[in-house]
Amino acid sequence: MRKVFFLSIVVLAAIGLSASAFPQSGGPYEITKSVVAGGGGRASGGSYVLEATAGQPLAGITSNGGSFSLEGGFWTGGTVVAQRRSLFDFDGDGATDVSVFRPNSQPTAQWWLLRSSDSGTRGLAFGTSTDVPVAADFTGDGRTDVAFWRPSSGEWFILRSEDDSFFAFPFGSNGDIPAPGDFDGDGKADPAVYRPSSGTWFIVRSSDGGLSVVPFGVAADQPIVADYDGDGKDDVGVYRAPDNQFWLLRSTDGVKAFQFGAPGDRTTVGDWTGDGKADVAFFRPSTSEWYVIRSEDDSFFAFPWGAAGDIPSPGDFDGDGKFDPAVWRPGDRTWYIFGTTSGFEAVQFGSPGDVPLPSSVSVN
Ligand SMILES: [Ca+2]
Ligand SMILES: [Ca+2]
Ligand SMILES: [Ca+2]
Ligand SMILES: [Ca+2]
Repeated sequence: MRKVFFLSIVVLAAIGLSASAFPQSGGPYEITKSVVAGGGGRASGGSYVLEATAGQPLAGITSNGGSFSLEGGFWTGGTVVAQRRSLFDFDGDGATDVSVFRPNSQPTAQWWLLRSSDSGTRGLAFGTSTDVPVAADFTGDGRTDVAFWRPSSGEWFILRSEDDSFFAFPFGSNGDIPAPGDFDGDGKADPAVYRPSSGTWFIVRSSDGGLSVVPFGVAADQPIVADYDGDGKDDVGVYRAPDNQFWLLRSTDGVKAFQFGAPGDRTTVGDWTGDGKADVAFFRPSTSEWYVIRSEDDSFFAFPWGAAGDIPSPGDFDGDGKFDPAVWRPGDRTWYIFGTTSGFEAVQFGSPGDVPLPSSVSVN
């Protein structure tokens, strides 16, 4: 009698566990087996049998028929792993797309996108010559939305990647600098402006529609938004050009500042080392050199890429999670990209007077 009671407790516990578990499918899996007794070496290849308890009354009785899916990831109590997303990724394949804003075309400004997924080209008419590109993933579908901010009226115009419909709303005023980012970490970019006159940030959180007012910066500063501490939330940051200072207000790790570079440098912050944390970085036009401070240990490295007159336009063009140096050369309308995994690539795309979009977050 006591034994039966004990068994029913075990069954209840098992039911309770399964009821609170939420498996996630998706992601890559590698099936390997040990080739050495006791483990120590692995091999792929050969045949594998997936077995599971399916429809059996007790765990331990296996079925090897039917269909099985591999599931993994996060269960209740586990750690949520943020999906890696790239900037200026209009087709949502995880790789930055070569893309330009053409302010001076008539009757409206144009956008030209070269999809990394299938090398297809897209042109869109949206905006005017005085609008400021603020392309980001506002709708949260993993694809960057074409978008601009209009300084004269402080209006945002966003073209949904889902269906090319647009919406607009006023936020900010003349003199502000638009600086969108996913500050609340919900996967959607939040409209935001930096107001140099008061050194204040204004952010509309996409998660709850609330307004964050963050004093951080002085009049000479320009915004450099990125996730510097790798917590999945973009961080407020400014570049103080007169002093060559980078000031970061990290959402988890707090304030950090660097003095790095010289007058005329252009910021190129991004995750150059692939650890999930953006690195402070700049491009020096006079020498076409790139400098990166590793987020891991604050050491730096430098390398040359580009030539005089090039516009730095870095991004993760090969989608491996590390920023790639890239420049757009107006003279031959060509992108010179050095992918961390894909290597050298020259892509002719754009017209004289274009603004290469990944460069639009670069400031000097
Ligand atoms: Ca892409
Ligand atoms: Ca957000
Ligand atoms: Ca952060
Ligand atoms: Ca890369």
